[in-house]
Amino acid sequence: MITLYQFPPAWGLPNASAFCMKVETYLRMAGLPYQFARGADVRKAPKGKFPVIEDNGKLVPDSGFIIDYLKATHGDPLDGRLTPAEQAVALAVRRLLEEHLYWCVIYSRWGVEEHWAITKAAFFAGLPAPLRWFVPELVRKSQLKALYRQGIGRHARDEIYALGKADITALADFLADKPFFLGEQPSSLDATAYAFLANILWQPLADPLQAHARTFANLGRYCERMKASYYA
Ligand SMILES: N[C@@H](CCC(=O)N[C@@H](CS)C(=O)NCC(=O)O)C(=O)O
Repeated sequence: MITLYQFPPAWGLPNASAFCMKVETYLRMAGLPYQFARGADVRKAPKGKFPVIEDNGKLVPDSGFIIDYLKATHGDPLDGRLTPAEQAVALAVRRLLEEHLYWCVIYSRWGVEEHWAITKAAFFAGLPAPLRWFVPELVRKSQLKALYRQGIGRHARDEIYALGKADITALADFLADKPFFLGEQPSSLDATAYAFLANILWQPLADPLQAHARTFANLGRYCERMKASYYA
């Protein structure tokens, strides 16, 4: 059976890491049985990040490589029927979610002072003393450094939220009234889209990204539909 290494669930979400939730959602959508690793420690992950899966003794890190691996070894029930043009669109939307909107969410969770307390409580509550006295601030510092190096961290707060809101508008307009992002049938893009959108709509930070996402009824309906279909 496939073993999934990820962070513990938080905020009533399967995972507060959208990358982890993406892989768990994909496993459910593809009908692949899995179990959670006990005591998973991200410092021991091959690339220092979660998610990671273990399958037949092989460790596979990174959500994108995990899904590629699962398709190659367990079949491709979701994306096999996609045309090259649909695959191209799926990749572009995935990149928007993972390489751009993700950083706006990181900023809101780790960079905005009034949100930091909520993030800290969710992500570090289980840490024993004395680690919980200094580890959260160290991790925060490294997240903010990564955000600055990526580039989004150099913008002003209003600018970062405007960038994220534009992504959300594009997602809502592209989804329109389709049941899934690429039409009538689910694809692996929905594992990513659901994970990232639920992590904006259903997290406890009442931030401008959430307020903006909630103005699009189709995004809320989509997440409810995904939840009912794959996490009932
Ligand atoms: N490209 C990776 C990104 C995974 C990622 O950024 N994971 C974050 C949580 S959302 C992580 O494990 N961070 C731990 C750290 O940086 O120490 C993927 O697709 O899996």
